[in-house]
Amino acid sequence: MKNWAQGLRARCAALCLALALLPAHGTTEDGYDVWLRYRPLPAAAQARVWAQARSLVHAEPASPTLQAAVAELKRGVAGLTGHEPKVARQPTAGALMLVTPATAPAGVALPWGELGAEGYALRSLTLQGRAVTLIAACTDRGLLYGSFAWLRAAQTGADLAALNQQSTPKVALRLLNHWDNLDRTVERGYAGASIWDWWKLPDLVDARYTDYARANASLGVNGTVLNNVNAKAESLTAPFLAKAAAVANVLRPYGIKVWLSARFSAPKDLGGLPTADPLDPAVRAWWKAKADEIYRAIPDFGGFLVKANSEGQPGPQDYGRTHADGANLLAEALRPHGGQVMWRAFVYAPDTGDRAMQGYAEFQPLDGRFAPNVIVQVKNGAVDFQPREPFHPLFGAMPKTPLALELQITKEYLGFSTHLVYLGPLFEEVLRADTRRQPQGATVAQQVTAIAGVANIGTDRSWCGSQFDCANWYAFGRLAWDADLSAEAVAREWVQQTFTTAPGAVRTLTALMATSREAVVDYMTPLGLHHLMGTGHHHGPAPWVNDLERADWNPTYFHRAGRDGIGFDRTPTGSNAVAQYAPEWAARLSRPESTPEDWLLWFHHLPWDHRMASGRTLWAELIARYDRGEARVAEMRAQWAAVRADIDPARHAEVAAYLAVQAAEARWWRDACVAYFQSVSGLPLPAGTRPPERTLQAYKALRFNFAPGRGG
Ligand code: BDP
Repeated sequence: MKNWAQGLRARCAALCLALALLPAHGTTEDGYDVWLRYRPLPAAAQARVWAQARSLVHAEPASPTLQAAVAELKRGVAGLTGHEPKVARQPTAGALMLVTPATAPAGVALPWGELGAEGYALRSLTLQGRAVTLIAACTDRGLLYGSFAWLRAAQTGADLAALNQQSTPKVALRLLNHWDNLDRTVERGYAGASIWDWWKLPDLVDARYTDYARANASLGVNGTVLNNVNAKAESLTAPFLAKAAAVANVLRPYGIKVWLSARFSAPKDLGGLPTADPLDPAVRAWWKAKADEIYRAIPDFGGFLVKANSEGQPGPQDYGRTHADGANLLAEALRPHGGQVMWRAFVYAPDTGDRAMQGYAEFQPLDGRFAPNVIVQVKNGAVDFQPREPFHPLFGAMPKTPLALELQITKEYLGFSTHLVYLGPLFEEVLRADTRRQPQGATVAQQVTAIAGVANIGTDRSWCGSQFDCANWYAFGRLAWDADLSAEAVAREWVQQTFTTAPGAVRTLTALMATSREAVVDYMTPLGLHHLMGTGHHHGPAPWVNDLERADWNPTYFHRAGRDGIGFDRTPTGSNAVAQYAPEWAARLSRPESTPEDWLLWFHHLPWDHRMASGRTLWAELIARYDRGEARVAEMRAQWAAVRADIDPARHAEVAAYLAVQAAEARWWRDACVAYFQSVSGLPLPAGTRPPERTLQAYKALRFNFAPGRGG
């Protein structure tokens, strides 16, 4: 009996200890809550937040969107302070008031005219002697975004008693593109299976869809393409439309429209027509009927995303028609319903010279030929989501056509989800790139009406395959909303919401993130090199590959290294891709001296002894960059180790394990590339250089038959 009682006591003590170790929410920290964790703040901060959010005042009856905003505020304040605000009819001291022009208190001047359909303002003020906060917007969607902004302010330590913020998105459409297949595999996905459980939909609507919607709404993402651009026609059949409609019902209150990738040959595949020719009346009638059917199921359907005549996908060129003919066909069908077409410019013909010139060559001449509800979607660079690319020459070159910028959030070419690479600086670099297409110059951000990000989301508990990859989802959304934000500021607020508000740790982690992108450029593709990755899966280095079916799939095609030098000559003596840029850029990029060194080998083929700004030869500089990348990862590991006391053990251990993988793979990249380029240059390694660990043959022999992300 005594033993039994002792055993019970011991078990109770162990259980109590285990419970004490759990975070206050009673759940372990596994990343599921992303940046919406709402964990208890330090006591003083709790008091400050609670003082400004004792009650909530809002219009009744509340729309589903307003209900979502109120629910989020309750949840957030309760989590951060331990007290849930009550809904009040009249403002009391410390009230948070969600107001529109119809419900705003008389006599309070607010910038309604500047807020548009999505913007919001946050204002601290005194109303009849009571200190209150207004979350003001013209629409309930604006109130939802404003509520998330208030919660962000609360979590990042803003002075909630003196708020005066206003924000309106500059780019109208901010979309995720899921490359998710109907069998739940995800092309270029490194975070588990697709979150869209097509098999069980529409009967089972996973609670995860609501959390997905909350996370996206907190960033202002207002559209999502559910299926892969390499689309199956079945996604447009009635059963799949019912499934998509069920998802749309969950996302709607959060201001997110559902879009679908459409397969151009669907009239043949599904409709039994002999052709998908865009000028054929029966084909036009088929798409019109299909659009009508879709809008019956999803009244606010966003539209179609289309990959046509690219990498084997069917398209209008199969019938001797242009991309404009194809896009306009779908636009005509969607137009009565207010839908749009995102037509991708990622094309490259099988038999041409410079792959980087294809998109521009095919699309620029079509400027002015697209229907008004067509948006041409252009990847950030002219090749393919590389660690660094110059901005795509189409930006600014199609003034009569709305353009979308396509970014890749999933890190297909940047180490999958095991490398810590914060993409904020990459996004910032392209958004701020000055195309010099307008008289005074205009940035890419100013040239686009939509921004799309290829999602990195899957069924992993941490959503994105690693904790830090969620920062890329976050940065995409924040910068799509406001391209003037700095990537570094975005990293800082993400760290504060995701990991810790301890100032030292926030500084260290923000610094770690800020330089992580440059590290991957250095250890994979420095100085403008590109596409040196392994065949198909794109994992690891393979600069030697030279035997693929198409010339422009081979890394050797892109780096052109030989005894004489390295790099792709895209000047007038070579492919003359520089001529696709504005004259000012074309002139600059034609000469190595005036080409940014980070783009040097993208545009120039140069001898190994070319003198670099550092005073080193190109050969020595190349190796120095590879070394710098490897060294930078070692620093990142040290930075992460230094914040250990501030991070919960589970997430700390997971990130540390991934950083160890990254360190090993950065070394592998560096060693394999140095070994290979030395075999081609025939030059000795500069004095003091560490020789590669293994032979070139050993690197060439590596195989990765089961690398993730190939999709179905
Ligand atoms: C490439 C990917 C491929 C995509 C293609 C695209 O490797 O999986 O289908 O882009 O964007 O980078 O269509």
